Amino acid sequence: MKISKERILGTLFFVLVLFSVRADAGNPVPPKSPASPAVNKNTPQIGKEYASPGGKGGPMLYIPAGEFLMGCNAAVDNQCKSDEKPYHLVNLSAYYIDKYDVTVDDYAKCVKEKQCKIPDTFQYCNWGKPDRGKYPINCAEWNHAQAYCQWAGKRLPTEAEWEKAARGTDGRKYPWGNQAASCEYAVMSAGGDGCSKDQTWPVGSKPSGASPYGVIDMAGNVWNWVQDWYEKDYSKSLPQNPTGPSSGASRVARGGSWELDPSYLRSSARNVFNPGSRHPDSGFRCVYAGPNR
Ligand SMILES: [Ca+2]
Repeated sequence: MKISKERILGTLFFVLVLFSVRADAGNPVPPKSPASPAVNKNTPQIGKEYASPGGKGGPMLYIPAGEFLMGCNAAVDNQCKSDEKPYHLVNLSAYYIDKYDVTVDDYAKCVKEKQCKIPDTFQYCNWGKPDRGKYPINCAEWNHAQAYCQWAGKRLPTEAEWEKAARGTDGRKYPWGNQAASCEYAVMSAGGDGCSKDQTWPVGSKPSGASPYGVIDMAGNVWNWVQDWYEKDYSKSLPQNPTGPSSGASRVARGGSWELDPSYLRSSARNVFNPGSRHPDSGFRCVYAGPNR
């Protein structure tokens, strides 16, 4: 009897899958309460999950201090817009960032404690809809985002902190590298909005789109409000821990969304929003950089 090569490979694959399932079952269960950045006494590790300070919010990831290149990298990106220039070196102190966008369940805890306002609830907004607990909170104003991060003992990321967490230090176009954006990596507009689902997806649905530090959904699903007022020209920006202009009319949001094409999902792309606007594609995440930062 002749056994085909495909058949042998298929059997081998099945055995391997069985084996890996069994191996997983034998592994120790990760601790339920990892150290939070606020109490961590050890040297923080890249890629390791840390609990939010006070347990408010999902896991956080460490972004080490140091320089990164901010703005559009024309060597790998032919869609550079004028407000993404110049491509410039920025030095940041260390911080932790939420691994995922803030979810409806996360936000509900703040609303329950009367420290957060209910966001908008029109079509495509996740608040008040059944079974959306693990979806990103959206339709929230900049002030809502700011209040939530404050309640959680954190703050909104600066625009520079957001960008470093999204693309690391090598000037890549997207969180995952320079490969074209697709529904493999991000919840975006391709084959219809939201990868044909016509809505946001639960946070963390696209792990292959993780940034070099492991941060998920930094491209697509919902825009992330950042702390900075919008300033078109980076050349006025400080080279060390820039915080943007001291006043302005518009706030910045980053990362593109489920309703948009790949050009908006580039890690250097900047969106300008009225801070009081409520969009079904704008959400947020927070950072923690110590009690005084
Ligand atoms: Ca996002």
